[in-house]
Amino acid sequence: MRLSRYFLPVLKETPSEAQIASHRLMLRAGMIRQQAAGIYSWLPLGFKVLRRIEEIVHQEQVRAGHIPLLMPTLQPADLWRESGRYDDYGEEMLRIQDRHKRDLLYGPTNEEMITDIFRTHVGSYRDLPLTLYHIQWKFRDEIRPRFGVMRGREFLMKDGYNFDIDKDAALHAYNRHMVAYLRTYERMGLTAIPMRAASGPIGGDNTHEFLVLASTGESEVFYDTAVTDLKLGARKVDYDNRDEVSAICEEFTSLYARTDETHDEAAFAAVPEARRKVGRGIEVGQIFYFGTKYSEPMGATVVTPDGSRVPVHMGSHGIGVSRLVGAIIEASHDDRGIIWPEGVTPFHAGIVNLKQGDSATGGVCDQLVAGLEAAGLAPLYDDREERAGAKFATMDLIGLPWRITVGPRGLASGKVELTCRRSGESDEMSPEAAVERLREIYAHH
Ligand code: 5CA
Repeated sequence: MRLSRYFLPVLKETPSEAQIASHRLMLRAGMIRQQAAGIYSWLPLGFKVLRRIEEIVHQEQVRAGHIPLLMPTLQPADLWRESGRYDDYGEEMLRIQDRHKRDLLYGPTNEEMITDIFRTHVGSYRDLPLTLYHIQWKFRDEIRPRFGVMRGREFLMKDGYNFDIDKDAALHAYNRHMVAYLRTYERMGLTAIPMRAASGPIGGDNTHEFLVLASTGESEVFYDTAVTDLKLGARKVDYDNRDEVSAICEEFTSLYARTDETHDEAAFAAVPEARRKVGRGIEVGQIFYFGTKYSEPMGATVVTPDGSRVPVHMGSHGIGVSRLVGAIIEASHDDRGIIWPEGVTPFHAGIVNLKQGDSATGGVCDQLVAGLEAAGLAPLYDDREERAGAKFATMDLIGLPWRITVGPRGLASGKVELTCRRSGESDEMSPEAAVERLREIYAHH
């Protein structure tokens, strides 16, 4: 993509309404535009990151055996009257009437609707286990939308729902989600720690939240610092193997890590003092097991092998897809701008032409674009008539992890410069070698 033909409305001034780095940087980098409190348009750069995050979420869900579908944003109130939540949900729910005066709502979550789909189409234990999920916009009329996409009113969530024959099978689904989530966040360059949590309006006893440590996080967290060293890494997981999956969950949840909702001073005191830490975190996901809370009142039952009918055991599992864009920036930026992890970057590399209009630098830039695209990578080529300093500042702000600088001085000896956004280190090499290096780096992402 040529920057001169792209739509990247960067801001020079720091927007005064933004209180935290990610919100400021998303506005300055031209990623989002606020349309109403907690409601945003996703401009092209922001939209690209959102799509990349979605793609990782999809891949890891499918890898765990979960099946995507798509439910609507608007839901009939009657479904929620069946579960009793239409009245319980309160002011956070946006209620709407259509022209026939039928009550609708903009979905804050989808337990009722998925349970309706299940009861309509599934009736036998033979069809279990089943986990269905979607990535869809939600609306919650938050009292205090703030921090940009972190606490929005309209936000994108992945929500998945498991249906199982009994509690053991449902707890396996819960564990499967935990492991799939760990892998999802790691691919985004994040350390997200599962912490035992309180369930709130979703219901259920077993629930974990996933928290990304950040001083601007909304939740207070208490943890054993050893938990931050745990990594899933490249290990292969057989998601059907209950023992294997549960052993991984055990590994990631046995060290002390709790939010203020479930914090236990006595248990915390047992952690060696040097490893005891109180901090803040951003909740980027939550998993729940809630048994038959919805299947019973809504009649979602299956026939068992002995011919009896039982309500299915369910759980629901959410990832804050749009919130993740902010969380990743909170975890990865400096005073010049964003630093995208390779796994989610909107473009793989920036190309800066230091002498616009010069046929030699222009020719090499074109060659780099073609080479990178042939390697399956997406470069952003800054071909604007701008000073070098302005081009570097834009690249630093939008945070592409790698930059190739092409100038007449280097080209005199056939060299371009490859610079790492995170470390600031630069290496001189031929254009071909730069393409090859980037191909290798991205082979793992
Ligand atoms: N039905 C369950 C799981 S599918 C559910 O709704 N869970 S939740 O309430 O915990 O939301 C899931 C995730 O969505 C949260 O962990 C958080 O990352 C994200 N989220 C929740 N509220 C907002 C909001 N107002 N703005 C942005 N993201 C949000």
